[in-house]
Amino acid sequence: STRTAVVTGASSGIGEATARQLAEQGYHVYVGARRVDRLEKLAAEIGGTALPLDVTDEDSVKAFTDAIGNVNVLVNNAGGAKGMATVADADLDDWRWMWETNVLGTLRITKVLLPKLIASGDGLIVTITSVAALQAYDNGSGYTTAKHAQAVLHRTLRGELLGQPVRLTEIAPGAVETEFSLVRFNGDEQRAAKVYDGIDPLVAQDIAEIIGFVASRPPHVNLDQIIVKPRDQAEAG
Ligand code: NJP
Repeated sequence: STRTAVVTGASSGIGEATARQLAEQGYHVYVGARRVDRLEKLAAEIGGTALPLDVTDEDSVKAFTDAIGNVNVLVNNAGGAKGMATVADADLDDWRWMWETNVLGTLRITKVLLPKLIASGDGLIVTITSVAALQAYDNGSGYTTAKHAQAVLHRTLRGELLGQPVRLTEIAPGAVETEFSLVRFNGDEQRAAKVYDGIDPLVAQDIAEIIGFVASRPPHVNLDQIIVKPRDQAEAG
C-alpha cells in the first residue's frame, strides 16, 4: 500500500519543498496550512491532498487529523518568528504567537497522530527546529525560547517512544531563504532582505532533500539531529 506523509505548513518554503520531495519519493502527501488556495495548487501538482490547518486552533487540528488515514511520516514544519526585540522590550503578543505556533502547534498535531504513526509499523517524525534551539541569540528570546521548547518536546518523545516502531529526527536549519523573514518582520520586504546580507542562504530544497534522505533510511536507522547551515553562516548565527 502507498506510504503516506503529513506536512504541516506546506503552503510555502521548507514545507512546500518537502511535500514535493516526498511525493517524488512515492508518498501520498497530506498538506496542511491556513492558505488553502496555495495548498490546493500544490496538491494538484503532486497528486496529494490539501487540507486546511491552523495549528493554533484545536478544532482545526481535529478536523485536519480526522481527515487523514494511515500515517507513516509526520513533518512538524509549521512555525516561524515574529518581531525582534530585547528581553526588556519583549512583545507578549509576539511571544504568544511563537509559542502557540511552534510549541503548542507541534504538540497538538503530534499527540493526535502518534497512534497512527505507531500503528504504521514504521513511523517517522521529523521536527523542524532551528539553530535557535541550540543557543541564545540577542534580540531573539521569543523565538529561541519557543524553538528550544519545541526541540525538547521532540527529544522527550524520542525517549518515550523507545521500543516503538517510530523514528524521530530533529532538523535544525540556519538561514533558509523562504517567507520566514517576511513573516518575522510583518511583511517589511526591506528588513527581510537584510537578513541574508553577506551570506548565501540555504534554499528550501536543501532541507527537503535532507528530509527525503532521512525518510529513505531503513527502519532501524535513526538520524537523531541534523544541523544544517549555509557555508558562510557564523558559528553563532
Ligand atoms: O517559512 P515560511 P519556512 N497553522 O514562512 C505555516 C523553521 N526555520 O519554510 O498557514 C498552520 O515560508 C505557513 O502557512 P500559512 C521555521 O521556524 C526556518 O522557513 O499558510 N500553518 C507556512 O506554510 C519553521 O518552523 C528558518 O501561513 C502555519 C509555514 O508555516 C520552518 O522552518 C530558519 C501556521 C512557514 O513557511 C518552516 O519555515 C530556522 C499555523 N498557525 C528555522 N503558522 C529560515 N527560513 O531561515 C504558520 O532556523 N504556518
